[in-house]
Amino acid sequence: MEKKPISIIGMPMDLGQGRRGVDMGPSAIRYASAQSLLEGLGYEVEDIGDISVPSPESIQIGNPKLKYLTEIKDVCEKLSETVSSVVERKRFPLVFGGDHSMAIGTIAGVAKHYNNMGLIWFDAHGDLNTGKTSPSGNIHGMSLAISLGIGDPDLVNISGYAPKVRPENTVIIGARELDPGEKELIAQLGIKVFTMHEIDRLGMARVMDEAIGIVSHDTDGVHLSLDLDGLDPKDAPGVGTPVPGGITYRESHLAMEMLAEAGILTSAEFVEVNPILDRENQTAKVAVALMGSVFGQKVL
Ligand code: NNH
Ligand code: MN
Ligand code: MN
Ligand code: MN
Repeated sequence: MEKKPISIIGMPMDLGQGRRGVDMGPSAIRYASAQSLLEGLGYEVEDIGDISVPSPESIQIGNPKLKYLTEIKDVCEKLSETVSSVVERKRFPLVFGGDHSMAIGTIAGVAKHYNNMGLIWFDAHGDLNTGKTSPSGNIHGMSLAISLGIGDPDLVNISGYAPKVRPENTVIIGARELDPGEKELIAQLGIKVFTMHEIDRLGMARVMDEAIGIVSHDTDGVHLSLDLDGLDPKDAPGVGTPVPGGITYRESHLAMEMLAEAGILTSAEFVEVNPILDRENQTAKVAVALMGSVFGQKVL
């Protein structure tokens, strides 16, 4: 992979989900030495700091079907602008989160620079709910649908265009908990989903070969949105909605190593790290180790 300079952005947001603590994810990831690891791999790295996000205590929850909608829209607009300016400066945006509703902003900021962007959604969940289908009203469970142009118009139209990505350029990897409305949307849009069943059956190497083929076919950029709950909770316990039976530590590294070899990534985010629920910052350390692999770290 070409060593494009990297810009780190923190998104200390926990408004998109139900449990406190994920707003501390960016600090935990920084504390796990993300920047020095990347510098050690030969990259020029700048940290441009955090987007300012209000704390839930200071605002009203609003519509229970789309909790904190107004604030999430506002902070995702800000994140989008920041990410976009990083791309304009010919740098690689690397965003630390924060709950997964932030992907609405990250993707809005990158996708406008590409005619056709591929998207890898690494997650135990589909994040394909809308205000109508969501069991929780938590916007982090809607961010992929919104990026595909489906859901609340205020969120869908962030940064003034929609959709950000197309279903045929999107793959989900690691899914093992999908709500009924999400399953319907997957069938309707024909999104390729590599559930844990396919990962078990085909192995991660074949899954990644196929996934890379899909997201890089006729695209001119690829974003990785990695929700740490895609990993098994034994390896990444510090997440708000752990689901057993997930991707192992090694499988997830292999996935990142294959992305590095393919050289297709143009932006990435590592989300849902919750230090309050973690054990000795293990989940942030895993996130940083995965970044090492995705940026080309090798054993030999
Ligand atoms: N599907 C559930 C919801 O929409 C849970 C989503 N939780 C996540 N997504 N952590 O990645 O509320
Ligand atoms: Mn998610
Ligand atoms: Mn998830
Ligand atoms: Mn295609």
